[in-house]
Amino acid sequence: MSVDFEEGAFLGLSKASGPADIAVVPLAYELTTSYGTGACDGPQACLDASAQVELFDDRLGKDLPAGYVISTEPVWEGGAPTLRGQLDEMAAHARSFYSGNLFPLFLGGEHGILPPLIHAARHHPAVEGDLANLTIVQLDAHADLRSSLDGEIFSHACAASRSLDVGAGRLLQAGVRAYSKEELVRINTDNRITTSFAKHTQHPHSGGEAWKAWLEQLRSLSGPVHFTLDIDGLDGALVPATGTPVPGGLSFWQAVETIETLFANPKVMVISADVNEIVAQADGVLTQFTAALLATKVVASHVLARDEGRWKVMAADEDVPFNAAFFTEFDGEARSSN
Ligand SMILES: [Mn+2]
Repeated sequence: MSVDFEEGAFLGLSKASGPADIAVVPLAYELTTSYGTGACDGPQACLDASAQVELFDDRLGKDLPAGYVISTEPVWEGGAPTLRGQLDEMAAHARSFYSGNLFPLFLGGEHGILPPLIHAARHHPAVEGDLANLTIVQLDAHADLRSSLDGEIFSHACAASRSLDVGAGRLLQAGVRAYSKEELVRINTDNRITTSFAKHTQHPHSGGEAWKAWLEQLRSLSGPVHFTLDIDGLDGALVPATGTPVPGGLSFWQAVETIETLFANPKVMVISADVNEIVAQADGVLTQFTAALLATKVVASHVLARDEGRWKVMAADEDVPFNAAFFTEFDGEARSSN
């Protein structure tokens, strides 16, 4: 199948006819970024950079799109005047991609996109209407487990804690090396959370053992999974333009191995993924190109899982009610998304 080049589309793939098998969904969202800014333009910068990524994936052994329809959706921009209104709009937008017949890859935008994605993921048929069935696998420099930052409970610094409050059953994190005492207490006391700290996995002598333990955790997972990749989980040298680059992070190959290992688990169905905190680097393209390479690895790993029967088209679950004002009404207490 020959595919024409289209500027600004994921991998430069022009829109093929027929319904999408994989949707790349850019979310231009940036309301709570605390340090660097520019996450709003990141998704389009990643799409532009993806035109330079090789279509051939060595593990897949084929060129993308490998017989599938990959659609690049229009860039989503919130219109609501309030942050919570925008989260509700984003959840409604994301919900349309959880119909069970396609795989969505969301491009952010600040990490604050995660709670609305998780709220929407409740509608994926594999989740069976209960987010307690869903595991989030997160690569990130930060634990994102604060209860609030600067008085905002939906800050990007609270992306993981709010996603658990929304109802996600389990959280696995790696790359974490910047966190508060409050976050460490939550890691140590909330049995839904398992964190692999970078000081252990990146240790020059004993890091190999800690990294193998992380991969074992991925291999022991089962059920539906959402994969969230904050690109600052990578070493800051690889992503200098992200909002808060941090040294001492994961190597590129560790991110690749995490993705390949997760999608290769026969007991796991990865229902969606996001790559976030992408910022258009002004003095080069390394940040957005690194993000584009890993986004492509996610898509190639999904295609391989699909070809090998670890991902199946499912019928939409029409019975799950959707609260379209969930974030506007959120009371800040831990609660399910019923
Ligand atoms: Mn984050």
